Amino acid sequence: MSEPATAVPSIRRSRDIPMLVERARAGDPRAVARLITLVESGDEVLPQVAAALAPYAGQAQVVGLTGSPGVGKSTTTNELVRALRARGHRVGVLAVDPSSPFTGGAILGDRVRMQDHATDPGVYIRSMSSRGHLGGLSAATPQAVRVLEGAGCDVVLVETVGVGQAEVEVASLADTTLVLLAPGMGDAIQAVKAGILEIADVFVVNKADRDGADATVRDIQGMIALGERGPGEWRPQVVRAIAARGEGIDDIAAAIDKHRGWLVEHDELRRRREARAAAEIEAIALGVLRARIGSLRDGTELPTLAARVAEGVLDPYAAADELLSQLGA
Ligand SMILES: Nc1nc2c(ncn2[C@@H]2O[C@H](COP(=O)(O)OP(=O)(O)OP(=O)(O)O)[C@@H](O)[C@H]2O)c(=O)[nH]1
Ligand SMILES: [Mg+2]
Repeated sequence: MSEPATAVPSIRRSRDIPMLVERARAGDPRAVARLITLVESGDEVLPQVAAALAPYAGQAQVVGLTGSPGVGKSTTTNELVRALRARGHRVGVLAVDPSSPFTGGAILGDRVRMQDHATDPGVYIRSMSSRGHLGGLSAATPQAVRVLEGAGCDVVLVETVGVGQAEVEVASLADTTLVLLAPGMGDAIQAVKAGILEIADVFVVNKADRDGADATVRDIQGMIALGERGPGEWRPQVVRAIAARGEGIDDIAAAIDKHRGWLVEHDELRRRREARAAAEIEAIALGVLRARIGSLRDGTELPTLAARVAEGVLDPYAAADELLSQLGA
């Protein structure tokens, strides 16, 4: 009995999608916020949202900022937004928290630190968590980027917290990835351990007003020097900043521009974006498969196969094959 009750509003909502996208295109911040909420929660209308946004893909430059908690990502993002606005760009900001299913305290801090732009109609700022999304943040983030591209953003800044695998995944979705370090946090060593060195296009040694900034710059330059690079390959830049005072922001912007130029010159922009699309497709497909397998678990198929494997009538590989054939994949 409950089925029609849920089906009716969902049809009505899917009809609303083109209008919602049109309003986002026209710069209505509430429409943008609504679309990102749909993306974040893995709403069932997502395929329609994605279809409506497809024509606007690839219009924004995507810059990722990652690094340990408290290193100054939000402060730097806030200052970069200011610099980009001064150049006349429309800017989107996604503050992504891969570790928490909830929007927690850190995100509240982000809001406060990015308050400067709260009333600027040329800036969209949004926090995201992975709750509910089938493919997790690696699927949700690029779709949220598309929403911001659709809304006419020229640049999208994606802030991710921490140093770990999830951050590497999210950061690798960007055209250009900034890794922020701070003096005396052992960050340089951690970065190497977590595979951050491989994803960094630009290192920002922030909090350069503190002792040990020179040592951190030296450490990271030493590590970059150790890496093997072919001719024409990008050599990560190292920039110092005191984001809290707005110092070094022009140097960061210049390093981003330089990397952008290199990406275009070496056809790397296309390659990265195709890799991003491939990861996105894979994440969505895996999410669908996981959901279908989950539905088989509740049905008769998996329990029946499981009983046969437990009895020794069937081996688990043959059973898995049979399960997959039930998916119609
Ligand atoms: N001394 C000093 N403090 C800074 C600098 N940049 C940022 N901070 C301070 O460092 C603290 C954390 O800054 P955030 O920008 O919130 O850092 P974050 O990396 O976004 O933090 P999370 O999102 O919680 O991971 C704040 O109190 C900032 O004011 C800097 O250049 N020098
Ligand atoms: Mg932050």
